Amino acid sequence: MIYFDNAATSFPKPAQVIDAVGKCLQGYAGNPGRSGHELALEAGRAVFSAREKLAQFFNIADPMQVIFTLNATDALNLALHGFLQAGDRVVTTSMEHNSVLRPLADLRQRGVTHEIVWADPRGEIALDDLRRAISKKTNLVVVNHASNVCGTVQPIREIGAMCRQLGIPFLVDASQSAGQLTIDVEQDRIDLLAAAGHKSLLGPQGTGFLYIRPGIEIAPLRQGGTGSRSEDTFQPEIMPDRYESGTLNTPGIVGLAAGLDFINQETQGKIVAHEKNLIDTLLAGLSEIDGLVLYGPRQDKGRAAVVAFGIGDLDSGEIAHLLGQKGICCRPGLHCAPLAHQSIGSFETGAVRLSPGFFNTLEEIEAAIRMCWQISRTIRTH
Ligand code: ALA
Repeated sequence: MIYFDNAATSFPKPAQVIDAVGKCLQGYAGNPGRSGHELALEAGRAVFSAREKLAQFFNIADPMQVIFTLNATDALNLALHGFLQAGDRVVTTSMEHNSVLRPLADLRQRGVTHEIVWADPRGEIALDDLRRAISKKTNLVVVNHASNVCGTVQPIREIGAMCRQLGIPFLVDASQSAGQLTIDVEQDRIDLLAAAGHKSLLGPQGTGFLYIRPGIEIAPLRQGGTGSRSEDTFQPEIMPDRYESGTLNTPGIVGLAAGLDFINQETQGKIVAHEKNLIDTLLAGLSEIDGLVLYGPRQDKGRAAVVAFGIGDLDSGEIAHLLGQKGICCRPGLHCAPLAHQSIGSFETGAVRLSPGFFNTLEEIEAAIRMCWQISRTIRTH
């Protein structure tokens, strides 16, 4: 089996992630913040250490502003539903995932309007178009950092600077970029950063986080037990308890911290260089195949480790099925991002997405290229 679906979730996880989850479950998975006994304290320390590691990774000054969530969708829902109120106006892009588009559609029914800035066929958003869409009445700008469909990267530093100058909060969906591209909430002027823990941060599924810049008012979506101020009828105001009701996913969070340790030890530079080598080889090989259309940014532009393509007018599901028969795991279809497919012109057939990761090899890339050649030849001889 060749796993090329790291954009859906990274696999395999580093051995130290699996080890850390196991050690937690076997050794100290008490309930963090709920008691003074040794297991609860150790779990609490492990969760805090993970918060610190995330803060350090994204240059977040106060780890208490990092809220653990179930995944990136959960983080985006907290940001959007917690921040926006009737009468508010949002500017966003056509490259967003349904984890942004669907909450915004729901909020529209509650009086929050949004304008979509359309990307070009390479998935790029023009800064000028974004600037034109933003007005004094805009309350929030939401931008997908790296497309889960075709890997196109948006210039968040420039967008962040523009938003800060205009005094408009900036929410970045870093689901596909966190761990792959450098993100610095200070330099990128990010007010709200949502990310998955189980993609390029190499943590287990069921992990994600939202960073909330101090001063940005987000209403909690859940109320409940926090282990703090139990005598209060109302949700405590203290961070991060305000947003973290209920027992946390301690083993998952510990695994996420181990994923960050792995990235820091290997270095992000080495991981990214390996993935870039895989992607460049894949792009070069696929670009020679007759009838194969590649989607995504120009080669001189940065991109996340995602390649999307179609062959002739074959449905992407059919191509994925043929690849799957040869043991290649990929994701076809619309990737929960229908407007991104409309932007790049693949809405009718969907696209086949290959997303290699750090543990893939050049031999595996070559095998995928050979398979795509075979599919292209087969359809031309029929
Ligand atoms: N958002 C994930 C993907 O792109 C699940 O496949």
